[in-house]
Amino acid sequence: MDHFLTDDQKMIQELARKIAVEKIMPVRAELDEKDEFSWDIVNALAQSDMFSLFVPEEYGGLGKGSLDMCLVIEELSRACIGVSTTFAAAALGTYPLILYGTDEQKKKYLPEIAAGKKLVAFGLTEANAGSDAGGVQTTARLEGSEYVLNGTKQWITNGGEAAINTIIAMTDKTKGARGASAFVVEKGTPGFTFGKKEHKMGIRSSVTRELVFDNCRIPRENLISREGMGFIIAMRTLDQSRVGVGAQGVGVAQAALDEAVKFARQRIQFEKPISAIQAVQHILADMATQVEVTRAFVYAVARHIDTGAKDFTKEAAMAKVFGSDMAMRVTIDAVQVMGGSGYMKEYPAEKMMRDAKILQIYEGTNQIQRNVIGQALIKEAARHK
Ligand code: COS
Repeated sequence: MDHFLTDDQKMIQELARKIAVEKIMPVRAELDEKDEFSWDIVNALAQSDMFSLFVPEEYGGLGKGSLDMCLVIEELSRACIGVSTTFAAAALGTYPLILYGTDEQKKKYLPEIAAGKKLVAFGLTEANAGSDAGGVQTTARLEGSEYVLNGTKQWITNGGEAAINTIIAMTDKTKGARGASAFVVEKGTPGFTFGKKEHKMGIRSSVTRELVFDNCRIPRENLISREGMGFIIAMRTLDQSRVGVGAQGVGVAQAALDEAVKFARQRIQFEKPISAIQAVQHILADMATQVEVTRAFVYAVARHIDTGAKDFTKEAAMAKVFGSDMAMRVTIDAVQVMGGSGYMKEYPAEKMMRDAKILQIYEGTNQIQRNVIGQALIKEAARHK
């Protein structure tokens, strides 16, 4: 289907597809098997200017929009969601700086991020702060010209590999969510270490670690915006990135569909390819329809964001929920169409199914997204009353 992409967008999409096919697909099974993060792939993305897409032009980036990001994320996800997670998490960690950083902070950090010289991580989640993002227990205490950070961040994508980390910590616990603030913490800062590397069901080519702050002193200038803005910064950041989770869903579901169709044409049962069996065709038809519908919706939400819309919390949550639920269904169906082969590691379908599961969980569970959508609907209704 023609999605009316510009020539520039088609070029970016093709470039991402080329990286996916040439650099990611040949090694994805091995990275998954070995539970291994690949700097080679990150460097290939950097060489193709992928990290500059989300950075504004005045800070060394290409200043592209949400749709461009979705196109890239979708293509990378067709090859491996682990890799697209590494890439998308770098953008996630950069958005607090782009949206709320001072000119000095942007000048200091963004050009190196855009050049792909420094990877980024976003540190919000903790043992007791997942869905309850306001429940952060890591503290940041102002002492003279420095903030002193204490606490542990959990399940942080790019943790340990990222040179730049945007961290949400409490500057005033008595104020709840309103007492959270956002900071930049550079790798190598004394008192900032990394805990265990997690071993995950899927997206095993992405790295997930704990970030540990033990009397970690950072300059006062590393505060993003002002004290008390941390929760809002985190929410706005997630609004910005959640449509990308929808795009990940579209990418992996397309890949699973392609695998299922290819397999169905080759697999002979009852003396004919199983693709000739109507029950199989119906499963494939439903898979294809869901992928196309979701792609159209994800692109529409991305375009809505790119119009400069002020509030897109609801739409971003819808794209995340719909794209990830669809990806789960479609990857499960791909395994089903492929039967015993689908369950085996010789074929990529089982990895796609394992990988897809995280999309329903990270960047806010799908249950939280439904809360967000529901609350937005009620607020809208109250406004129009
Ligand atoms: N943009 C701007 N402001 C927002 C916002 C958004 N998207 N979402 C909430 N806010 C504001 C609210 O308007 C409210 O402001 P006031 O204090 O002025 O009223 C404040 O933030 C607190 O909001 P709320 O009361 O809704 O907060 P809750 O603690 O109930 O939490 C949810 C809201 C559940 C939506 C939030 O905690 C969340 O998104 N959780 C999931 C976090 C997540 O994605 N984790 C994944 C880890 S990061 S990969």
